[in-house]
Amino acid sequence: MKSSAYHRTTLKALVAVSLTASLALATGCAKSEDDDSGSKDKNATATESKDAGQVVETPAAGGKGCTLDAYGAKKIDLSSATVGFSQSEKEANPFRIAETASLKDEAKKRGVKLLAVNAQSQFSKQISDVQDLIAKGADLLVIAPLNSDGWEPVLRAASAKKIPIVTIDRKINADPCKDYVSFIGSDFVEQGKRAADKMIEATGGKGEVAILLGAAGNNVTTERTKGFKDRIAEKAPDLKVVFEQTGDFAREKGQSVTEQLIQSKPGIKGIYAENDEMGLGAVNALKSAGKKPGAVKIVTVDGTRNAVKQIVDGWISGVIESNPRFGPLAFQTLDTFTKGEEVQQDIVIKDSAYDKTNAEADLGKAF
Ligand code: GZL
Repeated sequence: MKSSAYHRTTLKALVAVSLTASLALATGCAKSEDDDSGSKDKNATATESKDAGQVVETPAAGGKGCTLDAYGAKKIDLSSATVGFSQSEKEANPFRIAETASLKDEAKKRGVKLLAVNAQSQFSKQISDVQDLIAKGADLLVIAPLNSDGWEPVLRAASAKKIPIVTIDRKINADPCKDYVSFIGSDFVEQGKRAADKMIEATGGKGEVAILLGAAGNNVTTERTKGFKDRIAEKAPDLKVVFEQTGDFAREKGQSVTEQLIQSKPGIKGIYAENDEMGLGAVNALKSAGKKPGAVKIVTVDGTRNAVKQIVDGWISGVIESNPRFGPLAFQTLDTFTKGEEVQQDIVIKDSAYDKTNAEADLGKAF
């Protein structure tokens, strides 16, 4: 998977992207080039990301750090660097729209050249996208991986040119500070636990519930499922998970799976959707079946405006945020790392949450 030893290199300065926990927003003007693959889904509307200051939790003191030396890269002036950004999923999902906008907004503010590409939810394309970014001379790579495995070709190519990689949102199964420098993301197990708390509250902790699983092959689905099930077992043993099926993080599939669900389990009391898009699909299915708002308790994860609005309308009981605004953190990393300072290998972004007590008032904070 990786060359056996990482050599100190005098190659063109390469910037490692890693993390400390502080944020700073600077001003400047930048060039952001979309690739020619039509990274914007034709139906998507770009949203200005509201890069509010993010509270970032770092691992307890003593968490592993990563430095230029440890990685074998040389200092670089950030303003002369080229950042390659690989987005995984097509921008029909507001999570992806907000995530990409956050990276572009921050590059613009900091005067950093950004080459942004989008794999349109095809893993083979994401691999070739990243290889193209390397060929175009990216000094560092920020990747929102579609899958956790299968990155070897990219890791080898980046390692050969000593181009450090940071992953955002989902993890890749590789060695930190060797194959990649840093991971920035949410605590997905905690998201599952918080979703379970909302489900227990909504259902009274009794009855049958279903899980609309996220896409297979990534840590987000695995960890959100684990958190939810662990919490149910710990806090509400009378709440039984009787149905689990993937909706691939997509609205249409969330709807079709829910249609099957209410046929096979007409007494289902709650649905845990591992992202808002599938949760909104479930709402559509329940509406089509003539159900009333709240007849089936729905809890979802992401924090999109569409889902939070459904709390106001009574269809969804709770939304746990999965904060996609990685831009400031990723570029703060560049500042810290390019100066030769140590950055954390794993940084957890804090997520907020919505329910009927704050949905209306906080709707503007959703993305
Ligand atoms: C979560 C991210 C998930 C979102 C979905 O960090 O990986 O992928 O929750 C998206 O909306 O498809």
